[in-house]
Amino acid sequence: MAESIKKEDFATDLLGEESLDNIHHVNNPVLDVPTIEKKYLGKVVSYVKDQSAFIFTDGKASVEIKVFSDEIIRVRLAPQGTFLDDFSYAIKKDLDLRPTSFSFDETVDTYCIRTSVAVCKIQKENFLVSFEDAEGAVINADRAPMHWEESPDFGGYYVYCTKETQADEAFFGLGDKSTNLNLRGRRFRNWNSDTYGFGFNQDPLYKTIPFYIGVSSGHAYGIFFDNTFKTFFDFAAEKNDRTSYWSEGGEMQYYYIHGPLMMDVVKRYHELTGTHYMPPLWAIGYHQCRWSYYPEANVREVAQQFRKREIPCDAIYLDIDYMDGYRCFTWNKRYFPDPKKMISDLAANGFKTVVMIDPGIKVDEDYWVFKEGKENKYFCRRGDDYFMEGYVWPGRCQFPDYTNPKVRDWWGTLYKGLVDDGVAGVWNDMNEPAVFGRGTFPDDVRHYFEGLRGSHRKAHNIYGMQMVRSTYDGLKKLQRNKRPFTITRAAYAGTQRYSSVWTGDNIATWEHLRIGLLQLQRLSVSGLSFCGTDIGGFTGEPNGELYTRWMQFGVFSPFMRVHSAGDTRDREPWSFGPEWEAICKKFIEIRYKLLPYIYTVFWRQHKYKEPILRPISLLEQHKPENLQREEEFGFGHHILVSPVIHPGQQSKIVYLPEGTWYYYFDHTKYLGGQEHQIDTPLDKMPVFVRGGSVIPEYPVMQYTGEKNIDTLQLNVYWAEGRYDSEVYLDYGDTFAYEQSVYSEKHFIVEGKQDSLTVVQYQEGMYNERFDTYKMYLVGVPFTISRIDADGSILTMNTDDQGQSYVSVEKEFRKLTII
Ligand code: MIG
Repeated sequence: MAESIKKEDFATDLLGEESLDNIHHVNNPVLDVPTIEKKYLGKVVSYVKDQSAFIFTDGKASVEIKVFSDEIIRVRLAPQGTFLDDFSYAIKKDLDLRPTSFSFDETVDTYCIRTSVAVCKIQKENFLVSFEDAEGAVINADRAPMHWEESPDFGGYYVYCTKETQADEAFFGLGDKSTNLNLRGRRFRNWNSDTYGFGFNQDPLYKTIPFYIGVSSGHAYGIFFDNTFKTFFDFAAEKNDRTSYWSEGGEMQYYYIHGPLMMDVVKRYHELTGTHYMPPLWAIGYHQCRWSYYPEANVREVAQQFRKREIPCDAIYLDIDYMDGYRCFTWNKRYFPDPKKMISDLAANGFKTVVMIDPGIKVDEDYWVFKEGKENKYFCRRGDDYFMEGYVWPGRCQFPDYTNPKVRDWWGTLYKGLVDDGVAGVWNDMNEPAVFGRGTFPDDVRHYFEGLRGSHRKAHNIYGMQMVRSTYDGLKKLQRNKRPFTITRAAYAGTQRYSSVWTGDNIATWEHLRIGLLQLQRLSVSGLSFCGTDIGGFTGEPNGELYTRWMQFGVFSPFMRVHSAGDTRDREPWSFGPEWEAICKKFIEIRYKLLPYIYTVFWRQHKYKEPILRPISLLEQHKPENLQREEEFGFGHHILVSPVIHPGQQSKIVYLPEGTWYYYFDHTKYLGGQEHQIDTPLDKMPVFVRGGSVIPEYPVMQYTGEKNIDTLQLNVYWAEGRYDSEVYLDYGDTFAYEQSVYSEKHFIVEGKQDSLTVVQYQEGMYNERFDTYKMYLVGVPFTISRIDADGSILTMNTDDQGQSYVSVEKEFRKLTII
């Protein structure tokens, strides 16, 4: 296409300064010639109703408004009156949304579609669409009628939507953008890109999550622009009073998601796009990676060092050098003469092995993967039918078309050899897709797109997602329904259903530690909660302090993996000398102590659709200053952290949300709803536990499952008031939880100045092996005189460290402490 028409340089909504009166309507019925003139919706002339959808027309273009639920309403535009097929890779298949009820009415100027909480209004005169709450407050409104341009080069349209923006409005979401949490004042583009050593504000990056949340006057809503083409978002950058989003093709199709709480908007976004499945427990332990550990002796040595130094670790990764000439699904037998033996020895020592698989398949007639792909026509082709070829690690390659379900099935079966060798997890890289030299595929490459067909313009942003989907499905079958572990670099909205993600090739700088802190919070509210950074920085050299501070942040990252490029110095937790090793060890141990808590947080994500990391803006959106806070975040509901991201930092100001908080390391009590200055010695970081919580802890293990849990430690943090906590447990690696074979224990903690009660009930059918809780009571403000569990009196014990605890039968219903 003509590169001279640089859409990103265009004004998105060239309405001028003026009001709608100045909009130039160019809905010319005889206009059949190519034009880049913008056309706007005209006057609404009629509508039809079709179940929960309404189709309005201006005589030529149509707009469909469909009520998905009381809180979710979809808007679609068909410039010529014909909608594209109603298909989406982002929306989960078993969507079961339904409005409780809705009504439709018409006034002189408007049409109104009302649900129990939201009202969608369409202005007859100019086709402006707006959303209000039940009280009539406008939440989100078109600034201009939806508009489009015919594309001279490929057919179809560039489609645009422009919304009013409030003076105080802040914006969140959009996946992995490396910028401030509040997106206001910036313009972004989504085009999955391999961005080695990316910088602050660099855009686009690896992922496309066209979902944002707006917050104004304490009221949040969401917009999910489900379009796989290159999409753009302008958050009041071009003009301070408007926000636009547009795409270089496909349909203007977006979901309005009602709030008013940001947390609820995020949950509803998950209702559409799904949540993460429960990861295998080992996947949330500590992982050690490197480009690359080879040969075998090197892998064994690293593993050995972990055990020798007693630093917990659950997984070790093999990057591309394990392959034979970078041919996927093969082994370099010189480096790894007996992979099966190596992997089983590692497994016996508590290590899972995760291997990399890229999409590029070497053009080599003697290589079975290439031959099968070629014979079955599984590789992508150019517009005029030549194979799409490009250079990546193996040399000249062809690339599977993962948008074809047959290709995905085939690709899934290719993992058989690796699974038979004992490989436990798969790492999909280079799936933006990345091609040396030219960056990615040319636009004319054709894709099957589930039979709907499309060029690479349409399939680019979902290529990586479909690759990891096929990896996930394949592993699930091959590992006989054990939970797969997959990780992908490229993603589109909804990828959480198949994979975890990492943020790609970052740099070992303090600035990048901060970027990671922003990216993970953003990914988390964008549906991709199971996310992590390359701890320590992929390229460049961290010093011991940066590495250690990053490790501390890593403990509170949903995915915790150290990774680094091949040309850097060693990056194992002991590589920076004994002082740093001791601190890293202590923090990795904290990760392992908190495993049952972290696992419960993953359950809350899976089942209740809650993001794992929670920016302060999400926790307390009603305070305007909170919309600018970036460094503190909730790690699940009960823990709040603020990583140290500057060298030599002695202390930092930390905002604690409303409530009572306990400093994790010494249980000092803090009052929330305000800032505190917290000391930040190198071996500590600001970590706080919410008063009223019940936090389960495991003893430190060298890997998950190393020890049987014969009593479960529960730390109960006193606070005035009534609080809910849960503890989730299950088999840790099967899908039995989908049949209710899990145990979700609920604790209702009620604290008063002279008493503390804990009421327990359980959901699910899983029965753990342990019978008792070892309960520690934190922050109780009175002298305990009596502990009563369902009528029997219990006594306090003292542990090896001199701390008091009480043993309680796990079946207890009510514990009363006075
Ligand atoms: O062109 O497999 O982001 O994690 O170590 C580089 C080698 C390819 C990029 C990934 C990185 C990985 C590296 N890969």
